[in-house]
Amino acid sequence: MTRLFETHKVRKAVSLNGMWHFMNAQTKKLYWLPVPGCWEQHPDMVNYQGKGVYKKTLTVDKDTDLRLEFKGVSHTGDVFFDGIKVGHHYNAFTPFSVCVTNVTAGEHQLEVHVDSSFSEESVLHKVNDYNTYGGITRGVVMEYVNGVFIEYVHFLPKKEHNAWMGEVSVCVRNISNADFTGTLKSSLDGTEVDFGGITVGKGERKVVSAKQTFSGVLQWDMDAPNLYFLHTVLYGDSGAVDDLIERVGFRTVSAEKNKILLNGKEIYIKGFNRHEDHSVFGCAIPLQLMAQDMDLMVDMGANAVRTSHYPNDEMFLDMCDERGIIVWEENHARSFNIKHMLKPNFDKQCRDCVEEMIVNHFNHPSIIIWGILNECASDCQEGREKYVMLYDQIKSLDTSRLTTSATCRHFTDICLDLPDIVSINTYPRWYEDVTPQEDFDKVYEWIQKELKGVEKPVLISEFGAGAIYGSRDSRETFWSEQKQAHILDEQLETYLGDDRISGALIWQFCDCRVTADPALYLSRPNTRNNKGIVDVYRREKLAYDTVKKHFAAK
Ligand code: ADA
Repeated sequence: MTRLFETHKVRKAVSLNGMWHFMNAQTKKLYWLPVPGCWEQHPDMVNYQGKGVYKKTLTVDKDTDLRLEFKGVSHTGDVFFDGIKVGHHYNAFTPFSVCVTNVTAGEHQLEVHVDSSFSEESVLHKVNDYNTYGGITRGVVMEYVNGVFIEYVHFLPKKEHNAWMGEVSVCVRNISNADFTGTLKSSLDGTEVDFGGITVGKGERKVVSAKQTFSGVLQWDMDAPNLYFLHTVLYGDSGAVDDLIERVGFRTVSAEKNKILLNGKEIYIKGFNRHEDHSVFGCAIPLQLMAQDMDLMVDMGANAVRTSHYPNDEMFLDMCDERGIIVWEENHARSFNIKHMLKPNFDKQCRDCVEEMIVNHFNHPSIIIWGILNECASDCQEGREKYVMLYDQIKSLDTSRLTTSATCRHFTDICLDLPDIVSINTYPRWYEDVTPQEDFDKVYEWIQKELKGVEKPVLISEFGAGAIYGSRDSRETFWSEQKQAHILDEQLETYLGDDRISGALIWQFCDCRVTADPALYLSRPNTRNNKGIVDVYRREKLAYDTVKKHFAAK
């Protein structure tokens, strides 16, 4: 299972989730490991960072071309089919696929060589305030495609003269040795979108688009998350060749002066930053736990999630679509200084991540914000160039959502003019003993100076305090649950009551493991970032009720 709904009726898709053979490349020991999963969940490998080989025997029941889709391999995967290398991918948090042509019916060997180690080549995965796990950490699917298939379908809802329109773009890929001519059709809630004939040369891709009015559809909103299936079918001479079902919603997103608008109405964002992390499962969060995370956040009164600091598992995004939870999704980049951003692989790895995030997650109505470069070097010209590069890239892929970057470089950031929303990370009473009000007043004044009269929404994208679960101390010593609850109380009271702010996202939903490096663990008891409102097992800290009280009142 990789999505929460059926994605094909014509294309045969077989889940490869289950038990795979695994060899630890360092010890040469053999294991059976679950996919999806992190190898850290095995008692032998709780601290293993390095290489390993996953193997699976595939049974293919007819001669075909295959498309193998990996939703997440952490962090580098080299894919071998019957001993021949067919794919390579870097970055744990974005999906990728490989195609193998002319596969004969029978048994075949699939191997994925996984590397989770840090090196000069790996710019995005490095020592950080969260952990890089190892393994095939999200689902895998084997799909039968016959030479020509639909690579993606993008649906862009638009409201024109009070009627809902949709622009549907379909990318068809031809991996065969012959040119293809056929027809393409989509349908949504009984309305057909006709693309007419399509020709795709051998070895090529083609994107075709069509606009259509959809009457009688209901808009997607936070309190009424109406979703529709968009079924696209590709026909050849002998009938349906391939298909793809996407699930979409009709909604608009915009920013007007200092307000964020969903369907033309102002919204207030109250939510959490969430790392995909759990003591048992690592970053390979199973569906049941995703649902529990969602239930806990909703129970506290949240209406939004920031996928800090990387694109999330698509099943979680599906869940947000279904529950009407607003999503700020962001590229994989946390707290890089300029020296790091100037490394040779930085541009490519960031750009690949942004492209894979947007192309794959384009249709989620819940995503209303694309974020980039959390707390990176936005305070110097060379850093600014990277921000400009990525914002330009986003605009070239999707103009229908808002953009932002969370900054901690208050008073020195020179990039506030670039995004649609100004987002501030700040930890008054935790990293600095200042009241949240005093702190925000100063930061707000600076933001206004920087923006030179341009009005933009302002989000408090991170705030919070640390507490070790179970550490109760009425003297409110640092790291006690009382101290955390008290600080959160003051922060929430300030931010939720200030109408200059369009929303507040707590750092963070759950505690998370961090890299075992002195640069981190010396300030991160238990080698964890302990600012979770629930701990790594989702046990509630005292601050849970504090958050609930404030979110309920807003
Ligand atoms: C930053 C950063 C987070 C986390 C947080 C903290 O704001 O964006 O990833 O490290 O600080 O806990 O200090």
